[in-house]
Amino acid sequence: MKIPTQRTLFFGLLIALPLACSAPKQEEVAEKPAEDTVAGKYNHQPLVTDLYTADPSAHVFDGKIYIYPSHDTKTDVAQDDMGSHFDMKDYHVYSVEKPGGPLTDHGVVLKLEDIPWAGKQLWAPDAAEKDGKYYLYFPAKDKEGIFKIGVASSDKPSGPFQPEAEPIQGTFSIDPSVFQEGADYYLMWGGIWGGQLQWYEDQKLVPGRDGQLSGLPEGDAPALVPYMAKLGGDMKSLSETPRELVILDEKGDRLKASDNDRRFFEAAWMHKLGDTYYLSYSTGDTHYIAYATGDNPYGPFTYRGNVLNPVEGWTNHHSIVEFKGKWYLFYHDTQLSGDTPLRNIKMAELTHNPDGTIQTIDAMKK
Ligand code: FUB
Repeated sequence: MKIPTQRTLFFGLLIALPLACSAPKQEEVAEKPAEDTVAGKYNHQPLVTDLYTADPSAHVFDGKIYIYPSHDTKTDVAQDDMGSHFDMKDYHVYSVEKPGGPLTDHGVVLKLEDIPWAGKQLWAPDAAEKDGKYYLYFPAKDKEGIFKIGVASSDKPSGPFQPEAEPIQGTFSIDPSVFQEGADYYLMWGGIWGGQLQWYEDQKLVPGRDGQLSGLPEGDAPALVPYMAKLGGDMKSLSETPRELVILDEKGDRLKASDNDRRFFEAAWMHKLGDTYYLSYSTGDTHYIAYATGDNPYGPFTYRGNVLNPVEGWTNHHSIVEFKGKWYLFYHDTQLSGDTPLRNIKMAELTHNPDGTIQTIDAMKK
């Protein structure tokens, strides 16, 4: 189903109008007091204004940018450190032919109730294309409340997607993303606290672990890191034992658990420029999108700095994609709602410096 929206993509510095001037009446999005919705406070404007959207994973398919976000909705679930308030029930897909062009909402492409194994919480998804088929990777809690990664497929990048009956064997935790290099597809995942990564040892769930701190390393112990494994030819299975994506500091030591400004929390994403592999991720409770570089997809990676400074709202989650020779960051904040569980996706141009570092982006005007 194609639903062209009235909205256009805005690049921050081009537009500084109050949203009220440009946004149609919201069906689902509540209005905030005018003084809080002054678009001029922000460097970039929401891409979608009739639904709440978050965790945007962007890819170029068929010459267009496709965005696979989470769909935030209002919920009665109380906010807690396990992210119980992110109680999402379906996914939409969006596409745009060029930055600044009109965004198309392809409607609901996968529903929780249609996923046989899933119990609740459709968190941050990603997508990949192989041989003309499209695969949507998504985390959900199973009926026992344990996050796993599922996959659903379609003949079109815009879905709808048909889910598999079971989660991908060998996966756990949250925030899947796929890095493609030639014929190789790598699935990454992981997230601490509500993402449950701290409940595992040697990739096995440790009975009795509960909450965001149980099993979490502390102090000088190495911080937890995302996992990665090559996908099998069917794109629905892992073809190898998952490996840790180790992140080192400038001395070559693993980042420590207490290094909250730099250590991995969730939202792993990989891109490559030249011979350099960039692993970017959210630092969670310190709210940065950080990045580290390596010379192969398995790492190790060395911490280099921040892609994105903290945004409005607790979570920070992003993707990075090249389109027609320019690089773009997709991220979210809470400009439309002022409320952490109700986020809106945004887009910004991203610059790699000649020395391989990335220019840090600010969501808010200084
Ligand atoms: O959207 C739910 C969760 O919040 C995501 O999976 C995390 O990355 C954080 O953005």
